[in-house]
Formats: sequence, C-alpha cells, structure tokens
Amino acid sequence: MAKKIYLGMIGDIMHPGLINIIREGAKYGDLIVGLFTDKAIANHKRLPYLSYEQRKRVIENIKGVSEVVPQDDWSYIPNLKKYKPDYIIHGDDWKSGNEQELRQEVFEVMNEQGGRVIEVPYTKGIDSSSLDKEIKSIGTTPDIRLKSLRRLIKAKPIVRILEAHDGLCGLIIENLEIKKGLKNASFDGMWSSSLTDSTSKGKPDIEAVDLTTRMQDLNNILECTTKPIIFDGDTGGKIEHFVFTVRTLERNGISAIIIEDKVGLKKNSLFGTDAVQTQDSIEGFCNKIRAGKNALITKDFMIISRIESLIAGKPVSDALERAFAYVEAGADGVMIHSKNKSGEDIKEFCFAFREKHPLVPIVVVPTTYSQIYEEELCSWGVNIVIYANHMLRAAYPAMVKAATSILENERAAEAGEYCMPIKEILELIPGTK
Ligand code: SPV
Ligand code: MG
Repeated sequence: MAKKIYLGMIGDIMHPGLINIIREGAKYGDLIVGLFTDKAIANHKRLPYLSYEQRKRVIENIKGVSEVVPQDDWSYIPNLKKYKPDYIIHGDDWKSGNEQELRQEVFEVMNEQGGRVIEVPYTKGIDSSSLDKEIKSIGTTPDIRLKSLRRLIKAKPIVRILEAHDGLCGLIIENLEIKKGLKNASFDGMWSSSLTDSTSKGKPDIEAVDLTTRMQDLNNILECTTKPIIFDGDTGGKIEHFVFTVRTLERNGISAIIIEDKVGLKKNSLFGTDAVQTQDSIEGFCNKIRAGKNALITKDFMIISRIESLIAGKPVSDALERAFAYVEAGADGVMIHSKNKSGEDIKEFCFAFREKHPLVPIVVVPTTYSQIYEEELCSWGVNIVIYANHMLRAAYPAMVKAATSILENERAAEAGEYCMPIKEILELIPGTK
C-alpha cells in the first residue's frame, strides 16, 4: 500500500515554492494536502482572497496532489491524529519564528504515531507573506471586500472593528498587527461612523453630512485598504432614499449598513434620554428593512437593524420584541445599543436573543461599558464588536496639546513630543519620496 504524506497549506497565492514542496512530497507516496479553512487561518493571518472551495479547486488539480482535506485548526495535530500519515512535509522555515511550537508538537505526535517529519529547504526569494504584501499594494475588488465580512463572521469567534474617518485611520487599521504569544492580533475591518464623520467636519451628528460627502471620504479609505467596512447609516432616511443608499454602498464593496430604528431629527445615541429619541413603529422600520433587502443585487451585502429601545429608556423586552420583528422582516443581523455603564442590559438582551436565534449576528458598540473584554462579549453570543469613535477621540487631545504648546512657547520645539517625527511621516505613505 502506498505511503501517506501530509502537507498543510493555505494555497491562496500559488508560487514556485509551493510547487517544489508538492513535488518533493509526492516522491514519498500519496500526497494529502490539508487545506487551511477560514476558521483555521482567521486568528493568525488575514483571510485568503479566494474562498476555501476556490482554493480547493486549484490545489486538487495540481500534479502530485492525491487528495485535499480541510484543516480546520491552526495546529496540525487534529489532522495528523485523524489521517495518521506516514510522513508530514514542511518547509524548514518553521525552525525559527513563531511556528517553532507548532513544529515541536508535530514532531511529538509523529514520533508517537511512528511517522516521520520531512523538512525541505525553503525556496529562497519567494514566499506567500511577501507576495501577500505585493497583492495588498494592488488592492482588492469590491466583490471580494464585500463578501469578506460574512466570511469573517463565520470564521472568527468575534469580529473586531475600529472606526475610520479618513485614509490615515484606514491605513492603521489595515496594517497594525501585534504579537500576542503565538497569535497575531489585528483589526478585522472598519466602521464608518456618523459621529466621527460629522465631527471631523465640524458638524453635529444629526444626519447633516449627506451620503455623497460621506462616500467621498469612504472612497479615500477604499483606495488604501482591503478590509471590510460597515457603514453607519443613521436612520436610513426616507424609504425612497434608503433603497439608493444600499445600492451605492453595495456597488462600492461596502459589506454592511447598520440603520437605527429612530425617526425625526436624529440625535447621537450616547445622549440617551437627555435628547429626544423617537423610535419608529415596528411596522415602519420593518418596511424600511424590506425595501432595502429588495433593492440589493447580491446576497452578500448585510442590512443590520439597530435597536434603540435601551437608549430611549425602554426595557429589554421592548428591544427583544423589535429585534425579533426586524429579523422576521429580513434583517441580516441586529445591533443592540445602550449607554448603560454596566453592560448588564446588553448581556440580558444577548442571552434572550440567542435562545431564539442561535446564528443571527449580534453587533455591539461598547463605548460606555468599555471595561468588558472581547472574550466576555463573545460568551454572551456577540459576533461583532465595534470600537466606534476611538481614532478621532485619540487624535483630538494630541492635536490640542500640540497647538497649546506652540502658543505657550512661541515655537514648535516643545510640541515635538506630541508629534510623529518628520522622517516617519515622509515614509508613512508609499510613493511619497
Ligand atoms: C456612531 O459611531 O456614529 C454611532 C455609534 O452611531 S454611537 O455614537 O454610540 O451612537
Ligand atoms: Mg452614528
């Protein structure tokens, strides 16, 4: 009987290095490719451009590959135990860097099972990570970007979104990555906030900045990023206008719009009952959701209904009644908002909502209950956490400090400590030189 050899791969960007390792592996027997699923990848790297099925089609047609099976975990161990290969093959690049522990456990399990680990010299000058950087500089397509939010919701325990009001915020969210033990942490996408879009223009958050203006800013973000964007659609406006809004966003590759169930002059929710917050009737808001869904071209764009009951001082039972009706009307998810500092009302809502709808995505915006960790939100059943205003709030105090310092000192030297170095700003944007 032919020997079995296992090769794990993401297989998103094909290059000669991968063909080399497939060839080498096939010399030992039947080559099983363990193809990483979105779920296996999501906590470690960005999602592949191609879906699992698309990558599978490519890999299973490469000469030397006998079979493609899903690898659902970043660790090789579950599949090594399941398929019990005689060999596993891997590039020798995992001897250094943060894959060393993965390598260690693979050796242990292969030894236990009487198998062997084959390490092949890494093909110099070409690897998926540097190709990935180059692809990023080319950008993405509206279609791939649009779909990526639904994929992330499926693949990740919780999707982490940060507010972006300009291209610079977009670049930070796109590129910032920190190491946390064996994992990398990064943001999954961007929130186009009505509060920060308005504030950055010196306007109040009352739907005074029109869609055309907001699209101009969004376009700057779209040009320099590839991650998904969730658009804060305020009340969605008149139904007759809303249908055009969803189409514009969908056409531009935005993944979702969140609309809140309020009518009249919209005031920011964080005023709570200090401002008049008039909610739409359930029927009226359901009609808006239905009209939006009917206007869409794709099945991928999400219309998420935002429930303002807790903001308006009403009980969780009112929020639930509305949430159930909105989902019935076709909403692709719900956002529950509150300005309560404990987060208890949100938790109560999430548990009750989850009993009826185990899978409909829940979105939260923990601005006032910011002490709650993502892991806890996740345990309540939350799918998306939005940090809704932090880039603008972080920038403003630094700008005031720098301006104050110049006034106090009548020169700019002292303001330097609040500013990024000139060298850094010149190197920040590729092509500046
Ligand atoms: C926004 O960011 O504009 C929001 C969230 O809608 S909140 O400001 O909390 O209402
Ligand atoms: Mg808003």
